[in-house]
Amino acid sequence: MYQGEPTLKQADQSGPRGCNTAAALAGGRIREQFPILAITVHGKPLIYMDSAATTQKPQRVIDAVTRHFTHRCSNVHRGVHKLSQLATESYESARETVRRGIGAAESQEIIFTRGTTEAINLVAQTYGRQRFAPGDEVLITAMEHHSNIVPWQMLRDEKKIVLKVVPINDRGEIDLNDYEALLTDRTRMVAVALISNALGTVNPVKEMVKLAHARNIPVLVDGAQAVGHDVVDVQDLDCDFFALSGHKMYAPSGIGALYGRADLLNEMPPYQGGGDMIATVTFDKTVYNGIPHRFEAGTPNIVGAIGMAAAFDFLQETCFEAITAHEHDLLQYATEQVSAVPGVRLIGTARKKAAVLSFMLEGAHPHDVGTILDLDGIAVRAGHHCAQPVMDRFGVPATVRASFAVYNLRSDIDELVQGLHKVREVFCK
Ligand code: 7TS
Repeated sequence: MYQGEPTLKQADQSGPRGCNTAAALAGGRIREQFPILAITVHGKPLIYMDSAATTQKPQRVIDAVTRHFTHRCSNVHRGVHKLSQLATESYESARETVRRGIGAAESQEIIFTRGTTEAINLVAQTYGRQRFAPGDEVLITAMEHHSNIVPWQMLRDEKKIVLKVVPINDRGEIDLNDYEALLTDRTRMVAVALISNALGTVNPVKEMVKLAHARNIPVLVDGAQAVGHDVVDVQDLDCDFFALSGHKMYAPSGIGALYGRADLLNEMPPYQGGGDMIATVTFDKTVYNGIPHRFEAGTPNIVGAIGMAAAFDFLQETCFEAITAHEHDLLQYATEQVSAVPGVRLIGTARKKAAVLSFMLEGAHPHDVGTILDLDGIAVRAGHHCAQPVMDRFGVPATVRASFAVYNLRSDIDELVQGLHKVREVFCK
């Protein structure tokens, strides 16, 4: 789990039979599985380096979606007819695939949501609203995405809880001593990103869970940037809740999942009311369904779940040994090459990083950098990355962010560097 990332050489030797290797990914064959990579943008071949915002989709995910609509389209959990049974089977088998993909013990611990944002809101609005009392504390970090800040602030206003924030250093890392010092006998929840989307920092979540559990404090992990880039095992992390988004792990948007420990989920009230989340309804009384369906009111995103299962299959076939080694190589290369461009200041230089490179170019606003790169078909993100407190911490309004996935090549980074030199010619004479 994010420890001792394999080198290219180790990964080459250790890939299970039939799996990809880092060398194979570096060779770019996998790009053939992503039809969008063949398009041109402004007449130039697309160079996509915005995977932290959303990843592109492999053919097998596109095919799974098409196959469902072509052969199995029906509602779930309510029909006796064949198609409905087939759709239910696909949907529930997708739940099992997600369970396996993140190492959960039971498939009833997997709740399909719209994504990470909805998963965190679900926990805040059910677990938090039920259990928190005025003066109770929720501890987050200074590098959280807005979706792991605002739901707790909303609860703060409603329940008069206190939101505490673990600071980060100039590299963009938290210090475990600072974190431990902020755990008190009023802390009722720790909510932390496994990987920061703005900085790329990989947080020591396993250690954070240990320290929290020693005080009986549950931990919610925002795994949006982690799933799809390294092995995630929620039992190994020992976290209580884990949130993920399909669209950041090669699946469609509008689907994601919340993992929750069964004993906690069983005690939690419903999130939304409607069909599918009930056992019986009369005008006097409604008896709620068991987990996970109690938290899935209404017709779910059936095809999204099926697409997400196909994405987990894609990841398994691609092999995490190869993925982590390849992305680690891209990060190292990009760090070297981009920081050698005059005027570049990297934002986020943690010792343990995922393949996200945030930076400023002196004399040019990040939006201008992004716009000029776009003219060459290079897609990067420019903005605050929905992490405005991180921008404040580093005293910048925004950054340029290049983020990498299985389909990126070192040559993409070479193009980025050439593009940055062009930007310099315009803005930094
Ligand atoms: N948490 C983290 C760490 C994220 O990076 C994101 C999305 C979310 C939560 C929210 O995920 P959603 O799928 O529910 O929207 N991050 C980004 C980003 O960096 N650029 O666009 C979306």
